Amino acid sequence: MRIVALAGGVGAGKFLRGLQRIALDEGHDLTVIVNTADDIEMWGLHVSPDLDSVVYWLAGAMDRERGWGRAGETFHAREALEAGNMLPTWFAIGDRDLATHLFRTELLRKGWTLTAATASVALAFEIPWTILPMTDDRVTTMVRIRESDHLVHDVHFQDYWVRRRAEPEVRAVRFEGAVRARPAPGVLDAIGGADAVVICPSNPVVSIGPILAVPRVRDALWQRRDRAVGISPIVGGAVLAGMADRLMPVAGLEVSALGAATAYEGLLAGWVIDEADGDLAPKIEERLGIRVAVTETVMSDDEVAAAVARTALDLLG
Ligand code: FO1
Repeated sequence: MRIVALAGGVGAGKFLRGLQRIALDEGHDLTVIVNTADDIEMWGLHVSPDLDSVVYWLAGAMDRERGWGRAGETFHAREALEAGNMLPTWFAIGDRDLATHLFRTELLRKGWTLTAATASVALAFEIPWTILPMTDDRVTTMVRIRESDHLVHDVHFQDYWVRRRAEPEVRAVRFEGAVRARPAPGVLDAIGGADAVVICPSNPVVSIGPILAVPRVRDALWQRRDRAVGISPIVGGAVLAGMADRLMPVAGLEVSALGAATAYEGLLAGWVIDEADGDLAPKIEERLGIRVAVTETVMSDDEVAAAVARTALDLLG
């Protein structure tokens, strides 16, 4: 079976550990299409947080506690930069993580596409799957924040999330460059040839939203809607990680398992929700005309993640 997963953020990483286990056990092929709208240039390096997160989670190299960067990380380079007041250090690239960034940035500087550079990074971590950026073009999530009565302005997603700790009130989110972006090579073919499309339990606004905003991707997914399933990132009306609770209302979505499903209206045949939200199942089924499975979705380990992935795939029959 050819499985295509759409991913971004911590929830996706945890889930992919489980999906990977099933793909290995049952001999499936896995392609992960990843959000790149969080990408930023930092210290002269091309940072691709969601691509690296997928690689690190699948390779077992992720710092599971922190949810970003590599396990066993040190931050000597950052400390040195800070001590000398040399570069902004609000965004911390760890020492091991620097190796990935140096490699990717060097490949891009030589003229490689992000798709090709990502394949090389995945190879370096011995990932046996295809990991694709959503696009090789530059798309950037910009967050409109209100800092005072007189100051409403757009900042880079990382500026909002890391530098300002998601504290300012958010007025809007937009994906700069999306209308001109082209799907990365392989993205449309992977979706078109998928036996199962899985939308990971990611933030529907800033993780999956940018992927859907790349022209022709939504259309390709719509064509495969009978084979598509998603997992709710919202459990009991709250997020397990990240900032979806702050950003979903901005996109007109209720912060619930129903609200998250609504973000994918018309693109899904099935939706997996947590036991805590079991009472919402009939409402979601009726409103969206999809099948809903209720299970434990809080992925405390790979075992649970594999069970969630199994439930998702079983929904497709
Ligand atoms: N998140 C933080 O909260 N603080 C950081 O200093 C930080 C650095 C960082 C470096 C590389 C990387 O790949 C991710 C990093 N993240 C950091 C995570 C990232 O900001 C977000 O969690 C994702 O963009 C959301 O998916």
